[in-house]
Amino acid sequence: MPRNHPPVSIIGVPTDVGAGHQGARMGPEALRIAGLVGALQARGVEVTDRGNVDGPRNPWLPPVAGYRHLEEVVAWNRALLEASTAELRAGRMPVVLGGDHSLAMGSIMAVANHCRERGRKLRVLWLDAHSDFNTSQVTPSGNIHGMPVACLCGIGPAALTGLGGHAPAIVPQQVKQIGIRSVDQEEKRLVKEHGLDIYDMRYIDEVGMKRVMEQALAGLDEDTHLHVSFDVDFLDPGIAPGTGTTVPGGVNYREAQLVMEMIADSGRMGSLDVVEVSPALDDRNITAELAVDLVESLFGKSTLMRD
Ligand code: 6HN
Ligand code: MN
Ligand code: MN
Ligand code: MN
Repeated sequence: MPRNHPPVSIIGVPTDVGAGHQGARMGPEALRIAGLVGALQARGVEVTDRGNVDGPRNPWLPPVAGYRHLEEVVAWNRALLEASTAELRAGRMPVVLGGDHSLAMGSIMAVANHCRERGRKLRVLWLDAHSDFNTSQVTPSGNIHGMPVACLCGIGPAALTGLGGHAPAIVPQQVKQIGIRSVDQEEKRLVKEHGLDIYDMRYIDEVGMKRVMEQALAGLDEDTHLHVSFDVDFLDPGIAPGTGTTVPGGVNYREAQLVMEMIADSGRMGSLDVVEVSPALDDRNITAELAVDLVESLFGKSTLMRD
């Protein structure tokens, strides 16, 4: 089925200030080298690569009051918020290349504002091994890439929760998390308290990815904007070793393709993050190549004979 996609703008966010490993700042180039732009053009999508947004270098300092590099994370997110907002206003689909997952704050705040202005509903699909719902009080690391979902839901420092001008940017009920298998002890308490909808690996094993995706995508209508935030540690480390926080027992190749194809079939994806690709930890760029393969599926490339 050919689909009409809005024109895409690629935005690179070459930073790892939110992470506990250095290397994700090379992610945007790795995804470009893996052929992202050409792959989308081959799908008939009009693509413009806007290059990278700019921000502070990684000072590589220990956490202060439960946050590592808070000021730098704010600066990168402010830059992305601006860049992404401009693309959405121009009727284009932002495809954001990370960089560490803290950038989802700027990315999703831009989308949330856009939806609010237009009276549209927003749903966020969070594909990840982690819930990213820590706070400064409970974080085991101080790494802010473990906190973006909490900050988006208004739980976190005002410098982050209020960045988009409207806190909270979203409510937990708008988020569906898939692939989860590593949630810190106190973080678990928080996600339960806030009613986050989590499809963890145990649930995926028990009911199967098809039913999981039917549930995660249920209720989308033509007024819904779907934002996909794809942390490559969602995937099993056996197929995606190039990332800083691998967790065994992840989503396999076929399951990942099904996830992407079902999102494409929904026809609702309006924005996308591809984050945490860390070439310094990868094996001949296979993680970036797999991510590009999966993005092609998100844009409608299918292994089916029926289209
Ligand atoms: N990510 N829960 C751990 C932490 O340090 O807060 C890991 C977070 C990983 C974040 O992969 O986007
Ligand atoms: Mn993440
Ligand atoms: Mn993760
Ligand atoms: Mn594919």
